[in-house]
Amino acid sequence: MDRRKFLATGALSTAGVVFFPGDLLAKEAKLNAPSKFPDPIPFKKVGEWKEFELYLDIKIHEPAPGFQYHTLAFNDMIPGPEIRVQYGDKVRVKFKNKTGLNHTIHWHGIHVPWRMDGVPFVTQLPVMPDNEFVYEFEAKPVGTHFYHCHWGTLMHMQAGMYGSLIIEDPNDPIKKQFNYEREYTLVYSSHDVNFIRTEMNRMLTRMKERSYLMKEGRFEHERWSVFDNRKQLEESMKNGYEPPYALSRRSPANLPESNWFTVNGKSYPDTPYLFIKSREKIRVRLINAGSVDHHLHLHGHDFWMVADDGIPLPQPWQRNTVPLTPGKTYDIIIEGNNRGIWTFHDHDTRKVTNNGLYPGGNLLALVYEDLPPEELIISKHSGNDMFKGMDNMEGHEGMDMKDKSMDMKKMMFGEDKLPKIALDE
Ligand SMILES: [Cu+2]
Repeated sequence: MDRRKFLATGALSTAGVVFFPGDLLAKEAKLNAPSKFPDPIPFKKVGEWKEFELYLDIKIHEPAPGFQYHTLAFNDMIPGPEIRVQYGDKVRVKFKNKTGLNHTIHWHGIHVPWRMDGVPFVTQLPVMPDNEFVYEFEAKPVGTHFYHCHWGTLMHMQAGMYGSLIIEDPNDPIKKQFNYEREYTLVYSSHDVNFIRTEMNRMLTRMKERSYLMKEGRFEHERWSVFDNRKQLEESMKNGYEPPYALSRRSPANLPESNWFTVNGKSYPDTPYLFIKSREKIRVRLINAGSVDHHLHLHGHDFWMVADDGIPLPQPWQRNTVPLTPGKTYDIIIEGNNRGIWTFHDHDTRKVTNNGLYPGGNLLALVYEDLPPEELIISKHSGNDMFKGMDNMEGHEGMDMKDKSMDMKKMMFGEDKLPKIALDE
């Protein structure tokens, strides 16, 4: 078996998939690059309005090759398409619900009229199966924002109901100061795919029952757990109604524990590459549409923090790690001043795993396009034989690696027993 084949097969049993650096600069990688970023959605100009159409359906999604799960996808995409408008635009979004579940859309960080805020039973009724709702608002304030479902958010958001919403400023101070040409949107999320599956099934079942009762005219506020006021709730409880939380359907231990972490819906090795050239500046819009913290760290560079929740910072500053808490957006500028291939990843190392295996999750690469091909040959810089030295491996004190009966090569190819590790003895 040659080395490449070994890395592609044998290594899988203990770790995630790894690609050699040459692959990151291959023609296919560059051709595929645009597909790794949210698609901007086209609009129709209707009078003074920019009219967008969003629909929602259940779709099978593949965050990394060979792993699939059911998602709630806007326009068949995870994340939903990017809505990109100019400051002050009149925005109309026609939302069609093609699923058997209820939804709304909330415009995170946008100063919409309150009836457009997408909070079910507060600003609107939920958009029920096969129904439509039209959202209208003026695009303000400027910057990096996002939209997401506000019904059953614990499941609906992690199932895929989020997308970037960028409001461009014709006099953008960040553009003026850094004069970048390329920009990238990175939308982070985390997913408990087991929770999504069971909860989606449960919700679909409950909705069938609700639809039946509604058709029969027997659907009461108790079924929704929605009351006109506290007195009505108390009356219901006197008659034997139990609020869902009192029935303890779920303990804290059963709340979602994410086992997949995505950027733009993808996990490593399918995460996007940020292409850059020496001396180029790129703008990266970071959005946390998930429910866990990320501590994003860039190797080999300090980047500029230029906007916080879309608001340009009066004084940009430099750092190499940024905490991206749920609901936050940050804009950063990366200067191409250290040619190479560099990792940009969560420093909470649990989040660079797929189903518990490293490497995975939101690990991605900053790739210099002007790298000379000879620099890409990894063996040139790390010795010609990656197994060289294994024959003479001394091992660490306390580890039984001096055992001459153990052949590391054989062990790694799976033809010998695992080494006896004596640390606990
Ligand atoms: Cu929803």
